Amino acid sequence: MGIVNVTPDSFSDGGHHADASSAIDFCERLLGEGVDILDLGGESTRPGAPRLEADEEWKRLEPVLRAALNFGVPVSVDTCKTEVMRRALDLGVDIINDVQALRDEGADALLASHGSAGICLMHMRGQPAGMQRLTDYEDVVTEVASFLADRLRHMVGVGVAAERITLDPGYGFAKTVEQNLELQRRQRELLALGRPLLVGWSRKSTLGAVTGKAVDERMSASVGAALASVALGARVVRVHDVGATVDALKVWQAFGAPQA
Ligand code: HH2
Repeated sequence: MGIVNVTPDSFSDGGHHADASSAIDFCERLLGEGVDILDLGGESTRPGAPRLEADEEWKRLEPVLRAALNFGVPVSVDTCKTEVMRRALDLGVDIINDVQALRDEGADALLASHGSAGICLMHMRGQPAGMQRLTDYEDVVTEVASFLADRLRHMVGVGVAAERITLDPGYGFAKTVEQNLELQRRQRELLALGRPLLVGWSRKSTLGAVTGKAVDERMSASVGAALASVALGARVVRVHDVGATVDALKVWQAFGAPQA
């Protein structure tokens, strides 16, 4: 899953493709690099990020989404807002990726009424503005697993087929470096929830803490993280550096996809 941030302020690539035409060019570049899913975001969720109005978020997303839907790969929209989801679904988006796990009012019913779109439910606490103060867990893996299990149960309860849902531990969202690493080490406990896992390690600060590298020097760390997560059972990796990640995964597959 290749990340296309149509934003001026995303944590690693804010402003790189904030206007529609450069975002569309970037989608085409990712297609050339072998991307399987395009994930379009109109609002940054980095720690401390302000919330946008739905209209503003949609203004950024709409032209890029309209173009991306013709590119022949599934397209996902990364949003927490029911109104933005509704407009994206009306245009035919394939997947809704929600870092708030569909907790905005009406989001669950909306997805239940759209019979086929895929869904990613991610764990986080609070809002990006204050989430890094909400890292007090007794056991982060148990709590993240139980949150995801509750959200999965809830969505199935409102009529969404479980087969439409992937789960995501939410690396970097209301978690310390050690908590992120603990979640990765114990990924098997999240796989036990019975749904495919999507993981987003790309360029995140935990990788900076491990390697000592600045955000624009974390490509190798991100590829290593993606490969390790897949070897440990993750099914979708959300990445900025698509070409490098695709190459690493091709080599791993050529080696017989050894499991860690
Ligand atoms: N991480 C970010 C945004 N959306 N969605 C899922 N499912 N999982 C993630 O880990 C995830 C996500 C943050 O990364 P990025 O989009 O690069 O930054 P920003 O939120 O600043 O735009």
